[in-house]
Amino acid sequence: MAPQNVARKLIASHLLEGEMIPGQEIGLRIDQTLTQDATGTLVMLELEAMGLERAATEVSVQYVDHNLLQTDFKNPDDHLFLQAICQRFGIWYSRPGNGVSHAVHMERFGRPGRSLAGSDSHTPAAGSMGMLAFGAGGLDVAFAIAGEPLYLRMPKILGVELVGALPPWVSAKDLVLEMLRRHDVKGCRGMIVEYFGDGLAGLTAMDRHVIANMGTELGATTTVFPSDEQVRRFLRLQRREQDWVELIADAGCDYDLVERIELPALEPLIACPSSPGNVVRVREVEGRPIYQSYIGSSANPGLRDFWIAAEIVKGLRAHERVSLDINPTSRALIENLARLGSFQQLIAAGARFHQAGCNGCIGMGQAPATHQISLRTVPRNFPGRSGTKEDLVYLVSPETAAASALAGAITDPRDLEKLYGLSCPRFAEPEDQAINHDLIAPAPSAGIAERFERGPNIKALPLFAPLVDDAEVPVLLKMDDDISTDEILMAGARALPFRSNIPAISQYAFFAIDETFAARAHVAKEQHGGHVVIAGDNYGQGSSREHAALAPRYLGQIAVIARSYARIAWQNLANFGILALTFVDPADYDWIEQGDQFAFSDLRERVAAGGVIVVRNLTQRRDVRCAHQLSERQVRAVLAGGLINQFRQQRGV
Ligand code: MIC
Repeated sequence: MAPQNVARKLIASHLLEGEMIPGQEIGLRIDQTLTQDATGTLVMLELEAMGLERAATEVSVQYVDHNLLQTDFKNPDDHLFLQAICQRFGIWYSRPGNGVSHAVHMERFGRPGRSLAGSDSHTPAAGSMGMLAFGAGGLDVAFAIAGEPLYLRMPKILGVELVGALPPWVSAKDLVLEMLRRHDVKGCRGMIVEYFGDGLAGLTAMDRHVIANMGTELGATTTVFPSDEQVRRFLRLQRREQDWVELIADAGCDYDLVERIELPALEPLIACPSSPGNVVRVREVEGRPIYQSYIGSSANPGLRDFWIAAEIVKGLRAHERVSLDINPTSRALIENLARLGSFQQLIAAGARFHQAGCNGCIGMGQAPATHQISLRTVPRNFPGRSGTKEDLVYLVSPETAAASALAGAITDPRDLEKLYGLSCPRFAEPEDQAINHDLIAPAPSAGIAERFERGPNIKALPLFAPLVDDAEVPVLLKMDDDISTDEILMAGARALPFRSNIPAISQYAFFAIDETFAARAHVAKEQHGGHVVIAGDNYGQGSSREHAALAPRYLGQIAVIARSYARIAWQNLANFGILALTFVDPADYDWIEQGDQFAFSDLRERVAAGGVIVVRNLTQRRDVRCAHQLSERQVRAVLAGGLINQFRQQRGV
């Protein structure tokens, strides 16, 4: 057999359907799943709708990390619901305050060589330890929990050779920002990014987590690292060395595409507002006054990341104008910071400690002041995601965040030597680390069948009609390129409490773009039976949240016509029976106007046939030639009005 890279080995060992030919649909066996509260309540409701008895995976874990604010009954009701239903389905439950799913999963459950599907777009972080990990919509994860394959298009493998070692003051975040500088937010779509080369030796498993986590921002299907001595060491520190297996690329293997990063040549980088792909050198934006420096999230979750910030501010004070916000990853991390003295150093420097979780990363607290600069170590800075509409969020490494907190302005951490006589601290990872899993409840071995209460904000999934055959519907919105899921269905404290209530959350569909959207959609549904929206390239980049498909669907969305799509968003549209079309001639995008009336005819037959679907623009009296890229499996789901309908039909439910 020809020498194989790590990604292809992982796929081959999980392949249930299809062939490993780039672009073809493949079905993969999923060993583990991860859900979090903001997407997990829906997953559980979906499992109920599917009539699941018990999870069929090796391990499935439900985390509560996204919404920890208990401002009224809704959120605690969600938590109780999740806890009870996990018992019933045989799913582990990580309670509020335990920590961020991605890092905790890696510490407690991750196993090299296994596959993982998670209803969170940053699930690929587990690729840091040689796992095959995918972010997916909740329904895809629900099917994986039920033992069904996860379907995706076979990606190309992009091999990235890392050469040499990172220089002082430059860390893993700068490395992934360099990838974003090169590829922007859509350059790695349809690819698995696999890192190799001698530079790997200097990157710990947690450093790799930073890089794999933000592969999502590159648009990559996932990121893969080998399982080598660094991964073995990580598992040893977690007292799970027995779970380690070696998984490395064969000598002489090749990749579909290859590139190289000289690590010694990297310098501190920063993603400017409001896209993770807007990367420049820190030097280019130095001196801008900052309001906030925010350290934490799944994009810098490691002990080293907090430790280095603490070492930088040790014995000094954050600038009086700066809010230095520390968002610890987990309870174990807090204990470890305390053991190392880092906790005290940060407090003494004026830091504000928040509870372990996602917090401000998903707009649940710590919103910055209007038009003020917030430096964050989080993975994304889409417009308004922080909770402040006119935010100015920059993405940085912990070194840059800490240096800037001291100076009160964007500062290249290499200047710390000159400013404070500080030489770059070197982290010696302690062998004896605290392990704290007190707040994880194991999956019971037998189901508990009793009925349990669910709060009034938890609503059953709405039922949807099959795809229509003929329709005359308005274009309710015309959007630009790179529309993020945050813009389709906002993150943050306003909408998040309604994640388990589709009728209520639908009021926020496209709210960030046009506050009148939901009201207009209701009218269009009543008068015309629905609506369509138009978008440019990379529609739906960012999160895996299927609410970004479900809420518009609830409001009557029949189709999206876009130049191109982000992978998970595209899959979510099909799962819920919205037709995702592309322009045969992308220039057609230019002349369509919001408010135009579109006529679809014989739609079901045309969708089933594949090929060109002609849509009549009645207002402009011109045709728009469209196409879809759905597989036969997805066509069946779309015709049925969504995967759940199809599943019910098959099972006679
Ligand atoms: C995100 O980073 O956008 C989130 C919040 O983690 C989402 C999940 C969600 O919307 O609940 C993601 O990345 O999938």
